[in-house]
Amino acid sequence: QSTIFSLIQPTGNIHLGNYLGAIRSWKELSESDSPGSKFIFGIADLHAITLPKDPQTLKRFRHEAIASLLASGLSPEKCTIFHQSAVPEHTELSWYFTCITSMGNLNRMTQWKSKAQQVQNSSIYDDRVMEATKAGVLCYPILQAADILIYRATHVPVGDDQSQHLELTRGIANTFNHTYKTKFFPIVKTLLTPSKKILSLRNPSKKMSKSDPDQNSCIYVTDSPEIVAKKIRKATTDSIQGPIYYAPEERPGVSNLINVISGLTGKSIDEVVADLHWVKDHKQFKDHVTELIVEEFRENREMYQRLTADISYLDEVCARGRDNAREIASANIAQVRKLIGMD
Ligand code: AQP
Repeated sequence: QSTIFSLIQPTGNIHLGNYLGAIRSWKELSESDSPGSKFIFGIADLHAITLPKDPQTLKRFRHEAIASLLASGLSPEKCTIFHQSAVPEHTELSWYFTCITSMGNLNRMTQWKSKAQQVQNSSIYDDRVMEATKAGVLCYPILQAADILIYRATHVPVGDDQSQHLELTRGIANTFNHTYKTKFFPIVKTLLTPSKKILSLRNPSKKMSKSDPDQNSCIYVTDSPEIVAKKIRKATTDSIQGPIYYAPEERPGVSNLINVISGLTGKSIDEVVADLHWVKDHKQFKDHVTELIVEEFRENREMYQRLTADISYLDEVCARGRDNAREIASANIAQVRKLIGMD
């Protein structure tokens, strides 16, 4: 029996990258015919505060993230949908794991290394740089391992950027099993989402990110058709005339939009490029991208508006999700306590 698990941080509006790189594949997996499988998806609010937020903003992001999951088509009938902080067993397990994880392994994490590098190279101590000096950023992958293993999850669908953290999760599961002479924790499998990493529309050398202050860098799943059209029109491309072709180094902006089409249509890059033979200029190309995005998000946007107008339904879904999640997590933590002599 498989348990499929993944989380997303409430650090801003959910964007096209999060949708193609995570949420849409969660939905597809949960709709596949897999009798007996459990699907657990949620909001990683504990992870979101490695950079402290204004409490009212965090509260709003937490609600909006749940609304985005539902509006993107995740069904609370098929999936457990919840806030990580509502299940305290995550943090308890995280402490047990902290005690068996070596500093050397944490220091090797590239996400941590690149943030630590920013501190060394920076003369200005802004919020982002300060974040990298906090123990929470170093220990982040341990909490991630606890999130996954508290449900004894077997599969985690994520983007490529998370592969190294999942390797650490497997290492922690092995160390725990070895230390306490058990086979309690499964060795989780990574399910890499088929879509390529989606890049910022304004600066295609970096990824599309919720926390990017430039709103024009992201397409949010809640953007109106007019806003989508405006953002795509302004997206950085190039001045190369003639047919559209895929060349991420030479044409990062154009190639990023080809990745968007490929993610939305499920076609390979070669198929997408072949289909674009009729395109005469960048305007036609961008209009086509706009149409596909607007069509994909048409129903999502309407549902998102209904859901956020009255949050009582969101609260109900989260309460149900929390109860389901706690039922599994509390049984598993009881086993863990017994294994380590804490019962
Ligand atoms: N640009 C992206 N393209 C494809 N997949 C992406 N993901 C994130 N950005 C892209 C995937 O979304 C899932 C959830 O991500 P997360 O919220 O846990 O963290 P993140 O990767 O840090 O997301 P953001 O949007 O970049 O947020 P901030 O700005 O807060 O850092 C993951 O599966 C991720 O692969």
